[in-house]
Amino acid sequence: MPASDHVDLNGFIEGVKRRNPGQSEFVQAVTEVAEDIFDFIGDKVQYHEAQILRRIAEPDRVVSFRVCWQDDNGNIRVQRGWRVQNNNSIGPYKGGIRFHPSVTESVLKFLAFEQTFKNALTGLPMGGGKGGANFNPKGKSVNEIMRFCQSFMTELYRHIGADIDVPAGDIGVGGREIGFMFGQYKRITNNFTGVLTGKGLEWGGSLIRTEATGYGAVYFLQNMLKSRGQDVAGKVAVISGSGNVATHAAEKIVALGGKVVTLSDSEGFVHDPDGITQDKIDWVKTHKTHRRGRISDYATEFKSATFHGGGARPWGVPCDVALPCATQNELNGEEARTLLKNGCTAVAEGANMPTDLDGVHVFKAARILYAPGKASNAGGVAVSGLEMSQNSARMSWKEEELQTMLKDIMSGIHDRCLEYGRSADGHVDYVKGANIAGFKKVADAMLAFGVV
Ligand code: NDP
Ligand code: 2IT
Repeated sequence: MPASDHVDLNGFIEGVKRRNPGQSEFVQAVTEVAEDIFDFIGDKVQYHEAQILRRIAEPDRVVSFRVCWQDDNGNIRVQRGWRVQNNNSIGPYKGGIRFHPSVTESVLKFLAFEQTFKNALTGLPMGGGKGGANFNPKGKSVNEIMRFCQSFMTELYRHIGADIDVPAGDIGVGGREIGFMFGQYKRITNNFTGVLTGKGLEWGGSLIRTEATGYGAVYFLQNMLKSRGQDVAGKVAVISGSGNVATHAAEKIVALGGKVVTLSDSEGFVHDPDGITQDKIDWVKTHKTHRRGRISDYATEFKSATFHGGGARPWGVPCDVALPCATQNELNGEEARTLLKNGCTAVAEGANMPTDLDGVHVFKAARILYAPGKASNAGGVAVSGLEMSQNSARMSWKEEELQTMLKDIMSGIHDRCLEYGRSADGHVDYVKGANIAGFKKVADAMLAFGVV
Protein backbone atom coordinates (compact mmCIF):
# COMPACT_ATOMS: atom_id res chain seq x y z
CA MET A 1 0.00 0.00 0.00
CA PRO A 2 1.43 3.42 -0.88
CA ALA A 3 2.07 5.96 1.84
CA SER A 4 -1.30 7.51 2.63
CA ASP A 5 -2.81 9.89 5.15
CA HIS A 6 -5.74 7.48 5.19
CA VAL A 7 -3.88 4.68 6.93
CA ASP A 8 -4.23 6.15 10.41
CA LEU A 9 -7.22 8.22 11.63
CA ASN A 10 -5.22 10.23 14.18
CA GLY A 11 -2.50 10.99 11.64
CA PHE A 12 -5.14 12.11 9.16
CA ILE A 13 -6.83 14.44 11.68
CA GLU A 14 -3.45 15.86 12.75
CA GLY A 15 -2.75 16.64 9.09
CA VAL A 16 -6.12 18.39 8.69
CA LYS A 17 -5.40 20.48 11.80
CA ARG A 18 -1.91 21.36 10.57
CA ARG A 19 -3.13 22.46 7.15
CA ASN A 20 -6.09 24.47 8.52
CA PRO A 21 -4.76 26.38 11.52
CA GLY A 22 -7.40 28.11 13.64
CA GLN A 23 -10.26 26.55 11.63
CA SER A 24 -11.91 24.61 14.45
CA GLU A 25 -15.36 24.22 12.85
CA PHE A 26 -13.85 22.80 9.66
CA VAL A 27 -11.62 20.39 11.60
CA GLN A 28 -14.65 19.32 13.67
CA ALA A 29 -16.77 18.53 10.60
CA VAL A 30 -13.96 16.57 8.93
CA THR A 31 -13.25 14.65 12.14
CA GLU A 32 -16.88 13.57 12.52
CA VAL A 33 -16.94 12.24 8.97
CA ALA A 34 -13.46 10.68 9.10
CA GLU A 35 -14.34 8.66 12.23
CA ASP A 36 -16.90 6.73 10.18
CA ILE A 37 -15.13 6.69 6.83
CA PHE A 38 -11.93 5.16 8.18
CA ASP A 39 -13.84 2.04 9.28
CA PHE A 40 -15.57 1.82 5.92
CA ILE A 41 -12.49 2.21 3.74
CA GLY A 42 -10.31 -0.01 5.95
CA ASP A 43 -10.43 -2.84 3.38
CA LYS A 44 -11.00 -0.73 0.25
CA VAL A 45 -7.58 -0.03 -1.16
CA GLN A 46 -8.82 1.98 -4.16
CA TYR A 47 -10.02 4.83 -1.90
CA HIS A 48 -6.68 4.92 -0.03
CA GLU A 49 -4.60 4.92 -3.15
CA ALA A 50 -6.61 7.73 -4.71
CA GLN A 51 -6.48 9.74 -1.41
CA ILE A 52 -10.21 10.37 -1.75
CA LEU A 53 -11.03 11.62 1.75
CA ARG A 54 -7.93 13.81 1.75
CA ARG A 55 -9.12 15.33 -1.53
CA ILE A 56 -12.75 15.88 -0.41
CA ALA A 57 -11.40 17.63 2.70
CA GLU A 58 -9.50 20.14 0.54
CA PRO A 59 -11.97 22.54 -1.15
CA ASP A 60 -11.65 22.79 -4.93
CA ARG A 61 -11.27 26.52 -4.31
CA VAL A 62 -12.00 29.22 -1.76
CA VAL A 63 -12.77 32.62 -3.23
CA SER A 64 -12.54 35.52 -0.80
CA PHE A 65 -13.37 39.11 -1.64
CA ARG A 66 -13.99 42.60 -0.28
CA VAL A 67 -17.57 43.84 -0.09
CA CYS A 68 -17.89 47.63 0.24
CA TRP A 69 -21.21 49.33 0.86
CA GLN A 70 -22.52 52.60 2.14
CA ASP A 71 -24.78 52.78 5.21
CA ASP A 72 -27.72 55.16 5.58
CA ASN A 73 -25.51 57.74 7.28
CA GLY A 74 -23.15 57.82 4.32
CA ASN A 75 -20.36 55.85 6.05
CA ILE A 76 -18.32 53.47 3.89
CA ARG A 77 -18.39 49.96 5.38
CA VAL A 78 -16.10 47.08 4.44
CA GLN A 79 -17.06 43.42 4.85
CA ARG A 80 -15.43 40.17 3.78
CA GLY A 81 -17.28 37.78 1.47
CA TRP A 82 -16.48 34.21 0.42
CA ARG A 83 -17.61 31.39 -1.81
CA VAL A 84 -16.22 27.97 -0.94
CA GLN A 85 -16.52 25.53 -3.84
CA ASN A 86 -15.83 22.26 -2.12
CA ASN A 87 -16.49 19.53 -4.65
CA ASN A 88 -18.31 19.30 -8.02
CA SER A 89 -17.82 15.61 -8.78
CA ILE A 90 -21.52 14.79 -9.04
CA GLY A 91 -22.94 18.13 -10.21
CA PRO A 92 -22.52 21.92 -10.09
CA TYR A 93 -21.55 23.37 -6.70
CA LYS A 94 -24.72 23.98 -4.69
CA GLY A 95 -25.29 25.47 -1.26
CA GLY A 96 -26.52 28.48 0.63
CA ILE A 97 -25.24 31.94 1.45
CA ARG A 98 -25.00 33.03 5.09
CA PHE A 99 -24.93 36.61 6.35
CA HIS A 100 -23.97 36.63 10.04
CA PRO A 101 -21.20 38.35 12.03
CA SER A 102 -19.86 34.92 13.07
CA VAL A 103 -19.11 33.92 9.45
CA THR A 104 -15.44 33.02 8.87
CA GLU A 105 -13.61 30.96 6.28
CA SER A 106 -13.65 28.04 8.74
CA VAL A 107 -17.44 28.18 9.14
CA LEU A 108 -18.01 28.28 5.37
CA LYS A 109 -15.50 25.49 4.73
CA PHE A 110 -17.26 23.25 7.25
CA LEU A 111 -20.63 24.06 5.68
CA ALA A 112 -19.37 23.40 2.12
CA PHE A 113 -17.81 20.11 3.26
CA GLU A 114 -21.06 18.98 4.94
CA GLN A 115 -23.04 20.13 1.91
CA THR A 116 -21.03 17.82 -0.35
CA PHE A 117 -22.24 14.75 1.58
CA LYS A 118 -25.77 16.10 2.08
CA ASN A 119 -26.27 16.83 -1.60
CA ALA A 120 -25.01 13.37 -2.54
CA LEU A 121 -27.55 11.84 -0.14
CA THR A 122 -30.47 13.56 -1.89
CA GLY A 123 -29.83 11.47 -5.01
CA LEU A 124 -29.87 14.64 -7.13
CA PRO A 125 -26.89 15.78 -9.24
CA MET A 126 -25.46 18.53 -7.03
CA GLY A 127 -21.93 19.16 -5.76
CA GLY A 128 -21.16 21.02 -2.52
CA GLY A 129 -20.50 24.71 -1.92
CA LYS A 130 -21.29 27.48 0.56
CA GLY A 131 -20.81 31.22 0.71
CA GLY A 132 -21.48 34.24 2.82
CA ALA A 133 -20.17 37.31 4.54
CA ASN A 134 -19.48 38.60 8.04
CA PHE A 135 -22.29 41.11 7.53
CA ASN A 136 -24.81 41.55 10.34
CA PRO A 137 -28.29 42.18 8.90
CA LYS A 138 -29.67 42.93 12.39
CA GLY A 139 -30.62 46.57 12.80
CA LYS A 140 -29.95 47.37 9.13
CA SER A 141 -32.56 49.12 7.02
CA VAL A 142 -33.98 47.35 3.96
CA ASN A 143 -32.05 49.80 1.77
CA GLU A 144 -28.80 48.93 3.52
CA ILE A 145 -29.49 45.23 3.04
CA MET A 146 -30.22 45.84 -0.64
CA ARG A 147 -26.99 47.77 -1.14
CA PHE A 148 -25.03 45.06 0.63
CA CYS A 149 -26.60 42.27 -1.46
CA GLN A 150 -25.88 44.19 -4.67
CA SER A 151 -22.27 44.79 -3.73
CA PHE A 152 -21.84 41.14 -2.69
CA MET A 153 -23.24 39.94 -6.04
CA THR A 154 -21.11 42.41 -8.01
CA GLU A 155 -18.15 40.23 -7.06
CA LEU A 156 -19.85 36.83 -6.70
CA TYR A 157 -21.45 36.84 -10.16
CA ARG A 158 -18.17 35.95 -11.90
CA HIS A 159 -17.83 32.72 -9.92
CA ILE A 160 -21.36 31.28 -10.27
CA GLY A 161 -23.69 30.04 -13.02
CA ALA A 162 -26.61 27.65 -13.56
CA ASP A 163 -24.17 24.85 -14.51
CA ILE A 164 -21.26 26.07 -12.38
CA ASP A 165 -22.39 27.01 -8.88
CA VAL A 166 -25.92 27.73 -7.68
CA PRO A 167 -26.23 29.55 -4.33
CA ALA A 168 -29.39 29.80 -2.17
CA GLY A 169 -30.34 31.12 1.28
CA ASP A 170 -29.12 30.24 4.77
CA ILE A 171 -28.91 32.16 8.06
CA GLY A 172 -29.69 35.84 7.41
CA VAL A 173 -30.52 35.20 3.75
CA GLY A 174 -34.17 34.59 2.81
CA GLY A 175 -36.44 35.43 -0.11
CA ARG A 176 -35.84 39.17 0.12
CA GLU A 177 -32.04 38.87 -0.06
CA ILE A 178 -32.23 36.28 -2.88
CA GLY A 179 -34.39 38.81 -4.77
CA PHE A 180 -31.81 41.59 -4.35
CA MET A 181 -28.98 39.27 -5.41
CA PHE A 182 -30.85 37.80 -8.39
CA GLY A 183 -31.81 41.30 -9.55
CA GLN A 184 -28.18 42.39 -9.48
CA TYR A 185 -26.96 39.20 -11.23
CA LYS A 186 -29.49 39.72 -14.01
CA ARG A 187 -28.56 43.38 -14.33
CA ILE A 188 -24.83 42.68 -14.61
CA THR A 189 -25.01 39.66 -16.93
CA ASN A 190 -28.24 40.37 -18.84
CA ASN A 191 -28.96 36.69 -18.29
CA PHE A 192 -32.20 35.31 -16.83
CA THR A 193 -31.11 31.89 -15.66
CA GLY A 194 -31.50 29.56 -12.70
CA VAL A 195 -28.35 30.83 -11.01
CA LEU A 196 -29.89 31.06 -7.53
CA THR A 197 -32.58 29.01 -5.81
CA GLY A 198 -35.13 30.12 -3.26
CA LYS A 199 -36.42 32.60 -5.82
CA GLY A 200 -39.87 34.18 -5.70
CA LEU A 201 -42.67 32.25 -7.40
CA GLU A 202 -43.14 34.99 -10.02
CA TRP A 203 -39.53 34.80 -11.19
CA GLY A 204 -38.56 31.15 -11.35
CA GLY A 205 -38.94 29.97 -7.76
CA SER A 206 -40.38 26.63 -6.72
CA LEU A 207 -43.39 25.97 -4.54
CA ILE A 208 -42.55 24.57 -1.07
CA ARG A 209 -38.87 25.64 -1.18
CA THR A 210 -39.50 27.95 1.78
CA GLU A 211 -41.03 25.17 3.87
CA ALA A 212 -38.86 22.29 2.63
CA THR A 213 -36.03 22.20 5.18
CA GLY A 214 -38.26 22.23 8.27
CA TYR A 215 -40.89 19.93 6.77
CA GLY A 216 -38.19 17.57 5.49
CA ALA A 217 -36.58 17.34 8.93
CA VAL A 218 -39.92 16.26 10.41
CA TYR A 219 -40.48 13.73 7.59
CA PHE A 220 -37.07 12.28 8.42
CA LEU A 221 -38.02 12.14 12.11
CA GLN A 222 -41.24 10.40 11.11
CA ASN A 223 -39.26 7.78 9.17
CA MET A 224 -36.99 7.16 12.16
CA LEU A 225 -39.90 6.88 14.61
CA LYS A 226 -41.75 4.52 12.25
CA SER A 227 -38.79 2.14 12.33
CA ARG A 228 -39.55 1.73 16.06
CA GLY A 229 -43.30 1.52 15.57
CA GLN A 230 -43.85 5.10 16.75
CA ASP A 231 -45.30 8.32 15.35
CA VAL A 232 -44.98 12.10 15.74
CA ALA A 233 -48.56 12.32 17.05
CA GLY A 234 -48.59 12.88 20.80
CA LYS A 235 -44.85 13.60 21.03
CA VAL A 236 -43.56 16.66 22.90
CA ALA A 237 -40.92 18.48 20.85
CA VAL A 238 -38.24 20.92 21.92
CA ILE A 239 -37.06 23.12 19.03
CA SER A 240 -34.30 25.73 18.96
CA GLY A 241 -34.20 28.70 16.59
CA SER A 242 -37.12 30.77 15.33
CA GLY A 243 -36.12 31.33 11.71
CA ASN A 244 -37.02 29.57 8.49
CA VAL A 245 -36.08 26.04 9.54
CA ALA A 246 -37.37 26.18 13.13
CA THR A 247 -40.79 27.66 12.31
CA HIS A 248 -41.47 25.21 9.48
CA ALA A 249 -40.31 22.24 11.55
CA ALA A 250 -42.67 23.42 14.30
CA GLU A 251 -45.50 23.80 11.79
CA LYS A 252 -45.12 20.22 10.55
CA ILE A 253 -44.84 18.75 14.06
CA VAL A 254 -48.10 20.50 14.97
CA ALA A 255 -49.79 19.38 11.72
CA LEU A 256 -48.87 15.77 12.53
CA GLY A 257 -50.38 15.97 16.03
CA GLY A 258 -47.23 16.66 18.08
CA LYS A 259 -46.78 19.43 20.64
CA VAL A 260 -44.00 22.02 20.31
CA VAL A 261 -43.04 23.63 23.64
CA THR A 262 -39.97 25.79 22.83
CA LEU A 263 -38.44 28.13 20.23
CA SER A 264 -35.34 30.28 20.65
CA ASP A 265 -33.04 32.91 19.21
CA SER A 266 -29.57 34.15 20.08
CA GLU A 267 -30.91 35.92 23.20
CA GLY A 268 -32.68 32.95 24.82
CA PHE A 269 -35.65 30.61 24.54
CA VAL A 270 -39.38 30.67 25.19
CA HIS A 271 -41.08 27.77 26.96
CA ASP A 272 -44.80 27.45 26.31
CA PRO A 273 -46.14 24.38 28.15
CA ASP A 274 -49.58 24.89 26.51
CA GLY A 275 -47.97 24.24 23.13
CA ILE A 276 -46.91 26.54 20.29
CA THR A 277 -49.92 26.22 17.98
CA GLN A 278 -50.17 27.18 14.30
CA ASP A 279 -51.56 30.62 15.21
CA LYS A 280 -48.62 31.24 17.49
CA ILE A 281 -46.15 30.00 14.83
CA ASP A 282 -47.70 32.44 12.34
CA TRP A 283 -47.18 35.23 14.87
CA VAL A 284 -43.50 34.20 15.30
CA LYS A 285 -42.96 34.14 11.52
CA THR A 286 -44.34 37.65 11.11
CA HIS A 287 -42.59 38.94 14.20
CA LYS A 288 -39.13 37.53 13.37
CA THR A 289 -39.17 37.98 9.60
CA HIS A 290 -41.25 41.06 8.82
CA ARG A 291 -40.95 42.96 12.08
CA ARG A 292 -37.45 41.58 12.71
CA GLY A 293 -38.41 41.26 16.38
CA ARG A 294 -37.03 39.13 19.22
CA ILE A 295 -38.38 35.79 20.46
CA SER A 296 -38.55 37.26 23.99
CA ASP A 297 -41.62 39.24 22.85
CA TYR A 298 -43.48 35.93 22.50
CA ALA A 299 -43.74 35.71 26.28
CA THR A 300 -45.37 39.17 26.38
CA GLU A 301 -47.79 38.25 23.61
CA PHE A 302 -48.70 34.79 24.98
CA LYS A 303 -49.15 34.65 28.75
CA SER A 304 -48.76 30.85 28.89
CA ALA A 305 -45.04 31.23 28.03
CA THR A 306 -41.90 32.15 29.95
CA PHE A 307 -38.74 33.64 28.46
CA HIS A 308 -35.31 32.41 29.58
CA GLY A 309 -32.69 34.98 28.63
CA GLY A 310 -28.93 35.38 28.71
CA GLY A 311 -28.55 33.21 25.60
CA ALA A 312 -30.14 30.22 27.42
CA ARG A 313 -30.81 27.14 25.29
CA PRO A 314 -33.92 24.96 25.51
CA TRP A 315 -32.30 21.53 26.05
CA GLY A 316 -33.23 21.34 29.75
CA VAL A 317 -36.96 21.29 28.95
CA PRO A 318 -38.28 17.69 29.15
CA CYS A 319 -39.33 16.28 25.77
CA ASP A 320 -39.72 13.15 23.64
CA VAL A 321 -38.00 14.57 20.57
CA ALA A 322 -35.56 17.45 19.98
CA LEU A 323 -34.92 19.44 16.80
CA PRO A 324 -31.93 21.82 16.94
CA CYS A 325 -32.71 24.33 14.16
CA ALA A 326 -30.60 27.44 14.93
CA THR A 327 -26.87 27.15 14.32
CA GLN A 328 -23.66 25.09 14.73
CA ASN A 329 -22.48 23.89 18.14
CA GLU A 330 -25.66 24.87 19.96
CA LEU A 331 -25.94 21.53 21.79
CA ASN A 332 -22.98 20.15 23.77
CA GLY A 333 -22.24 16.85 25.50
CA GLU A 334 -23.69 17.93 28.82
CA GLU A 335 -26.89 19.15 27.17
CA ALA A 336 -27.11 15.88 25.22
CA ARG A 337 -26.93 13.97 28.54
CA THR A 338 -29.64 16.23 30.01
CA LEU A 339 -31.92 15.50 27.05
CA LEU A 340 -31.41 11.76 27.53
CA LYS A 341 -31.99 11.97 31.30
CA ASN A 342 -35.29 13.78 30.67
CA GLY A 343 -36.52 11.05 28.33
CA CYS A 344 -35.68 12.33 24.85
CA THR A 345 -35.46 9.37 22.46
CA ALA A 346 -35.08 11.04 19.05
CA VAL A 347 -33.08 13.98 17.70
CA ALA A 348 -33.39 15.30 14.15
CA GLU A 349 -31.03 18.15 13.28
CA GLY A 350 -32.54 20.97 11.22
CA ALA A 351 -29.40 23.10 11.55
CA ASN A 352 -25.94 22.20 10.21
CA MET A 353 -23.67 20.58 12.85
CA PRO A 354 -25.74 21.88 15.81
CA THR A 355 -24.41 19.11 18.05
CA ASP A 356 -20.74 19.34 19.01
CA LEU A 357 -18.46 16.28 18.78
CA ASP A 358 -18.99 15.43 22.46
CA GLY A 359 -22.74 15.55 21.99
CA VAL A 360 -22.54 13.38 18.87
CA HIS A 361 -20.61 10.77 20.85
CA VAL A 362 -23.20 10.91 23.68
CA PHE A 363 -26.12 10.36 21.29
CA LYS A 364 -24.29 7.62 19.38
CA ALA A 365 -23.36 5.77 22.58
CA ALA A 366 -26.95 6.02 23.92
CA ARG A 367 -28.20 4.43 20.68
CA ILE A 368 -31.17 6.77 20.40
CA LEU A 369 -32.65 7.78 17.06
CA TYR A 370 -30.19 10.50 16.09
CA ALA A 371 -30.17 12.07 12.61
CA PRO A 372 -27.27 14.34 11.61
CA GLY A 373 -28.14 17.53 9.71
CA LYS A 374 -26.63 16.26 6.47
CA ALA A 375 -29.42 13.67 6.39
CA SER A 376 -32.37 15.31 8.15
CA ASN A 377 -32.05 18.89 6.85
CA ALA A 378 -31.44 17.89 3.21
CA GLY A 379 -35.06 18.66 2.24
CA GLY A 380 -34.20 22.32 1.58
CA VAL A 381 -31.41 21.70 -0.86
CA ALA A 382 -33.41 18.85 -2.38
CA VAL A 383 -36.23 21.22 -3.33
CA SER A 384 -33.55 23.65 -4.51
CA GLY A 385 -32.43 20.83 -6.84
CA LEU A 386 -36.02 20.50 -8.02
CA GLU A 387 -36.12 24.28 -8.58
CA MET A 388 -33.04 23.89 -10.82
CA SER A 389 -34.79 21.13 -12.80
CA GLN A 390 -37.90 23.28 -13.24
CA ASN A 391 -35.78 26.25 -14.38
CA SER A 392 -33.89 24.10 -16.91
CA ALA A 393 -37.11 22.66 -18.29
CA ARG A 394 -38.82 26.10 -18.14
CA MET A 395 -41.84 24.69 -16.32
CA SER A 396 -43.14 24.36 -12.79
CA TRP A 397 -44.54 21.45 -10.85
CA LYS A 398 -47.69 21.57 -8.78
CA GLU A 399 -47.55 21.71 -5.01
CA GLU A 400 -48.82 18.14 -4.52
CA GLU A 401 -46.21 16.80 -6.95
CA LEU A 402 -43.44 18.60 -5.06
CA GLN A 403 -44.75 17.45 -1.67
CA THR A 404 -44.64 13.85 -2.90
CA MET A 405 -41.12 14.31 -4.31
CA LEU A 406 -39.88 15.85 -1.03
CA LYS A 407 -41.33 12.97 1.02
CA ASP A 408 -39.83 10.42 -1.40
CA ILE A 409 -36.41 12.08 -1.25
CA MET A 410 -36.45 12.14 2.57
CA SER A 411 -37.39 8.47 2.77
CA GLY A 412 -34.74 7.70 0.14
CA ILE A 413 -32.14 9.36 2.40
CA HIS A 414 -33.48 7.34 5.33
CA ASP A 415 -33.07 4.14 3.29
CA ARG A 416 -29.48 5.09 2.39
CA CYS A 417 -28.71 5.63 6.09
CA LEU A 418 -30.10 2.17 6.88
CA GLU A 419 -28.03 0.58 4.12
CA TYR A 420 -24.72 1.76 5.57
CA GLY A 421 -25.63 2.45 9.21
CA ARG A 422 -27.39 -0.69 10.38
CA SER A 423 -25.36 -3.04 12.58
CA ALA A 424 -25.81 -6.80 13.02
CA ASP A 425 -28.13 -6.33 16.04
CA GLY A 426 -30.45 -4.07 14.01
CA HIS A 427 -29.41 -0.75 15.59
CA VAL A 428 -29.06 2.10 13.10
CA ASP A 429 -26.24 4.63 13.44
CA TYR A 430 -27.64 7.38 11.18
CA VAL A 431 -24.45 9.44 11.41
CA LYS A 432 -22.38 6.57 10.11
CA GLY A 433 -24.99 5.66 7.49
CA ALA A 434 -25.19 9.23 6.16
CA ASN A 435 -21.43 9.72 6.14
CA ILE A 436 -20.71 6.50 4.27
CA ALA A 437 -23.56 6.75 1.76
CA GLY A 438 -22.66 10.38 0.94
CA PHE A 439 -18.96 9.58 0.74
CA LYS A 440 -19.37 6.55 -1.51
CA LYS A 441 -21.28 8.38 -4.22
CA VAL A 442 -18.80 11.26 -4.41
CA ALA A 443 -15.78 8.96 -4.05
CA ASP A 444 -16.86 6.67 -6.88
CA ALA A 445 -17.32 9.66 -9.19
CA MET A 446 -13.86 10.91 -8.23
CA LEU A 447 -12.33 7.52 -8.97
CA ALA A 448 -13.85 7.66 -12.46
CA PHE A 449 -12.17 11.02 -13.14
CA GLY A 450 -8.63 9.93 -12.26
CA VAL A 451 -6.20 12.35 -10.67
CA VAL A 452 -7.80 15.77 -11.16
P1 NDP B 1 -32.65 32.03 9.82
O1 NDP B 1 -31.77 33.19 9.62
O2 NDP B 1 -34.01 32.03 9.22
O3 NDP B 1 -32.83 31.76 11.39
C1 NDP B 1 -31.74 31.49 12.20
C2 NDP B 1 -32.22 31.27 13.62
O4 NDP B 1 -31.14 30.77 14.40
C3 NDP B 1 -32.68 32.55 14.30
O5 NDP B 1 -33.64 32.23 15.26
C4 NDP B 1 -31.39 33.03 14.95
O6 NDP B 1 -31.57 33.88 16.07
C5 NDP B 1 -30.78 31.72 15.39
N1 NDP B 1 -29.33 31.86 15.45
C6 NDP B 1 -28.51 32.15 14.42
N2 NDP B 1 -27.25 32.23 14.84
C7 NDP B 1 -27.29 31.99 16.16
C8 NDP B 1 -26.30 31.93 17.16
N3 NDP B 1 -25.00 32.15 16.86
N4 NDP B 1 -26.68 31.61 18.41
C9 NDP B 1 -27.98 31.40 18.70
N5 NDP B 1 -28.97 31.45 17.79
C10 NDP B 1 -28.62 31.74 16.54
O7 NDP B 1 -31.82 30.75 9.33
P2 NDP B 1 -32.34 29.31 8.90
O8 NDP B 1 -33.52 28.92 9.69
O9 NDP B 1 -32.42 29.29 7.42
O10 NDP B 1 -31.09 28.40 9.31
C11 NDP B 1 -31.00 27.76 10.57
C12 NDP B 1 -30.05 26.58 10.47
O11 NDP B 1 -30.52 25.65 9.48
C13 NDP B 1 -28.60 26.92 10.03
O12 NDP B 1 -27.72 26.02 10.66
C14 NDP B 1 -28.63 26.64 8.54
O13 NDP B 1 -27.34 26.38 8.04
C15 NDP B 1 -29.50 25.41 8.51
N6 NDP B 1 -30.13 25.08 7.24
C16 NDP B 1 -30.90 25.99 6.57
C17 NDP B 1 -31.50 25.63 5.38
C18 NDP B 1 -32.43 26.54 4.66
O14 NDP B 1 -33.00 26.09 3.67
N7 NDP B 1 -32.65 27.77 5.09
C19 NDP B 1 -31.27 24.31 4.77
C20 NDP B 1 -30.51 23.40 5.60
C21 NDP B 1 -29.95 23.81 6.77
P3 NDP B 1 -31.35 35.48 15.92
O15 NDP B 1 -32.58 35.97 15.23
O16 NDP B 1 -31.20 35.96 17.32
O17 NDP B 1 -30.11 35.66 15.11
O1 2IT C 1 -27.55 24.15 4.36
C1 2IT C 1 -28.30 24.03 3.37
O2 2IT C 1 -28.55 22.92 2.87
C2 2IT C 1 -28.92 25.24 2.81
N1 2IT C 1 -28.73 26.33 3.35
C3 2IT C 1 -29.73 25.15 1.56
C4 2IT C 1 -28.84 25.13 0.36
C5 2IT C 1 -29.55 25.20 -0.97
O3 2IT C 1 -28.80 25.28 -1.96
O4 2IT C 1 -30.77 25.19 -1.05
